[in-house]
Amino acid sequence: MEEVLSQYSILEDYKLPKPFGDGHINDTYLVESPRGKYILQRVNKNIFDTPVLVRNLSFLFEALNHYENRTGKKLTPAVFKNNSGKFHTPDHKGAAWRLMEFFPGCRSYAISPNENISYRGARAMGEFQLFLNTLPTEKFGQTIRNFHNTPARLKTFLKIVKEVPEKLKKLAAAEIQFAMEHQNIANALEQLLDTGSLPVRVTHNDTKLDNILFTNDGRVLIIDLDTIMPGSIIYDYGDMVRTFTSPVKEDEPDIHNHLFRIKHFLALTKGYLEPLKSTLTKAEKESLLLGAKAIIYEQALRFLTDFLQGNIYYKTTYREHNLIRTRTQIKLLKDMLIDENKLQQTLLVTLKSADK
Ligand code: GN1
Ligand code: MG
Repeated sequence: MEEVLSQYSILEDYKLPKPFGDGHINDTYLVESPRGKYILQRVNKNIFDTPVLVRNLSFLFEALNHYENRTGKKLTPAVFKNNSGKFHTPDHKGAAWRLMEFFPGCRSYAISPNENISYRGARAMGEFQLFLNTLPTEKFGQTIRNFHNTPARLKTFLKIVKEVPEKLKKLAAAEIQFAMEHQNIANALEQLLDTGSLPVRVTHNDTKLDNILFTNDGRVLIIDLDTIMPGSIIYDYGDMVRTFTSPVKEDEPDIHNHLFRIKHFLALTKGYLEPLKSTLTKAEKESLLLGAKAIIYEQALRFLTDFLQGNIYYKTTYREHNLIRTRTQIKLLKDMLIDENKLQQTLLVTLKSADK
């Protein structure tokens, strides 16, 4: 870490960095120097294609700087260049680090505390998407291959299920069965993608609620930009539905506490669609709910696959951690499916009123 910190003159005489936040993938620290407090982050090189990520983000950060200078509107925390004028600093192991602005007193939420937060968070994501819409997709490579490719996630899961010992499979029998029985969600999505009717846009791809910062001076900022790459907004909408609607954490073990809060569904839908209403295509609007179902199903598959593979991807603190996370996703999806028609109706009404 020292070799990296020495690349930033603003960090002269820094104090020992402290671990910060709850991300599942990267390592994040708070670092303090006489000039102020900063966020330091090491990108997980086992998960991201680092050269692609560094290229994507150099382009993105320059574009963000232009946008913010032009409009006076801040969308994300600033990223500081190192002494060589670069946004990322490599260490001797090939991992990329970066230094970012810290907002004292800012908050992020694992659980949405009220509808206003759901509305404001989703609205900020919609405004961020308006900015992303101005960027050329060809400037962005895939930092993780097939990241939101639900059919590919399903294929991997089906392959792993065949390979793991029966004993392990027994622990997850109900979850495996659920995944098997709901393959139609991935298939519906595959058919839709095959028609080519969904526009490929530069999208965020990790829009969970705790990737949104609420500053104490009332700004709402988007973080965790490593998965920004070509994709579909239906997944971005879907991951907000997944993470804003549950009243408990993704790894809450008491499954009965996982409920689908329709009020938050309404609030986030309104917030996201207000800025985006005139830019979404008909196909996108009609597929929003499928996006939500697909991402929850995909997330269940990803946690379950990781459990079966011995927890090699997500950070875990106990052996069944990923299995518990799988269960919460399944419960959420089940709740959503019960109300599916009502949700679709609600979406149509929200879209209509957003059109006015
Ligand atoms: C990871 O990095 P973080 O914690 O914001 C993951 C997301 C999952 C999420 C589940 C690069 O997000 O895709 O939806 O965990 N990010 C990556 O909580 O895999
Ligand atoms: Mg995060």
